[in-house]
Amino acid sequence: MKVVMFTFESFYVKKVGGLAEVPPRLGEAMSKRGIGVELYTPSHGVLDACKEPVFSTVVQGVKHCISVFPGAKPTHYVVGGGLLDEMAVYPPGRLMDKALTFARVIAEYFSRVLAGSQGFTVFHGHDWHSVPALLAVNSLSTRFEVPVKLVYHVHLYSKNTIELEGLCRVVGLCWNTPIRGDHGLRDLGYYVERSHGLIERLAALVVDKVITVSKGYSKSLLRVLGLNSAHKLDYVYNASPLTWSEVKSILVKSGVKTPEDHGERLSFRRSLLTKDLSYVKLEWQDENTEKRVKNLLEYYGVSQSTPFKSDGPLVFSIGRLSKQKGFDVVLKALDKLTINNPRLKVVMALSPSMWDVDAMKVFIEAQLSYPDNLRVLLGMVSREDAVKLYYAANATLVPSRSEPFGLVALESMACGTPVSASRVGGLVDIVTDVRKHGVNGVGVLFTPSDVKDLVESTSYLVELVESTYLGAEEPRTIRDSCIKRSEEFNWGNSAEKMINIYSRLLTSNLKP
Ligand code: NHF
Repeated sequence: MKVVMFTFESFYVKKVGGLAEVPPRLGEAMSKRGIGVELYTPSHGVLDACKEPVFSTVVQGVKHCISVFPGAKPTHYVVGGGLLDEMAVYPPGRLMDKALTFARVIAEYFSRVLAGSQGFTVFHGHDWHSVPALLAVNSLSTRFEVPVKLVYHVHLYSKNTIELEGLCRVVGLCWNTPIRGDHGLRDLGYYVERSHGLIERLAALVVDKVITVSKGYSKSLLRVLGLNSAHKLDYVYNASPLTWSEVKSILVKSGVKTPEDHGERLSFRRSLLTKDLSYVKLEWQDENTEKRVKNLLEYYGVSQSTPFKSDGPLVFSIGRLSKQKGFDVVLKALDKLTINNPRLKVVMALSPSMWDVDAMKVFIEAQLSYPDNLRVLLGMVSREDAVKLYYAANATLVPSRSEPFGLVALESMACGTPVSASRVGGLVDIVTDVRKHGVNGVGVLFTPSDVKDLVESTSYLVELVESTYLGAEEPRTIRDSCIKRSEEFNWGNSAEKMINIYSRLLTSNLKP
């Protein structure tokens, strides 16, 4: 069995959010278990795919190429040229064209590879940007009568629509192209109509299996994808991108002698908040985003990583600056949170795209209104800095409106820091509430967008952890529970479940 994965994000090439972690790490864990895995992403301008190409073709007058991304695991290819070299991973307005161009180059490449292939190949596409490529492979496998299985992996449901005109013009998949799906071999137009043009519904109709990232999220997907049978949908958990041993080695390198020691953790927090915050380095998705962030900070006369004047209990939040993540709800809660505890510090590391100017203004203005309590870091922090912030925090706040999985919760737990999270999607699977599970719990859960519940739950957790520093024994055990639970979500377990799903697909129906 060979597995070919399509994804728009891989941390080797470019990271926007949690998606970048999953295909390469899941792929690597599967290849360690003897499965041949290849990963394909656009180049996003990170390297010139036409320098040493393994394949090249001309699409709409522009040269496009595929080349190997050096040093990555599993085998990693980048597809470049034209729009695929655009630095913004998800450029609004041009994103569908980027996905279609990716599909076109993939289709040309695999029309050669598939024609001579032997044995089953599983094509595994991550998120809707890979759907045109999956459709192209679906059509090729029918044309060449080669056995393939198609898997579609939903990390975030988008509700996007497919443009049949674009699919026909760019990829050559038109109304009457034969496509294999739940209702047999039909015109593509038939399946597009059945899916009401919704790209994820279309994918669900024409692949062999739909996978998502948590049990919690799979329940809501079943409904929105319009799947008749729950059998077609399964979930494979993401895993923690961090482990406690990795966390320890990062901390030891930055001067923490015994990371397990609660006293050391407290003094680490104190120096981070009152001094070292200014050393946190930020990176941006591209130069345009960097320019916009810097211009805004200059306009407001703000330095985002100015240390606080004093120490205090720390709440940390991290993620993409998007409505889905619910960080605006934290701003609404700030008044009440700081009335409950005037010493409270909130640090938010929010990664914007260049189009998020209005949202960035809101957060910068909030920092100006709460100089003793809030710091907003607009950009991406390094893995090392993220570990330091998680480690120093009393709690990590994850206020998402919806969350397919919630990798940040696991990252925080791997650092021994409990989580205050909204009761949605994968967070429900990950976070066991200490108010119910006692010291076996790893955080608290609150109703999404409910400011009162967020404040009560978060303040409770912050105080509980603070009592650790006053000598309370019980909450210390919660830190161990966090580390233990984060380790239950590991890539080995996920790879094994994934391989099982593939094997069942291959044996269930040996017809192409
Ligand atoms: O962790 C990777 C990520 C998830 O919940 C996250 C999300 C997008 O929103 O699966 O994808």
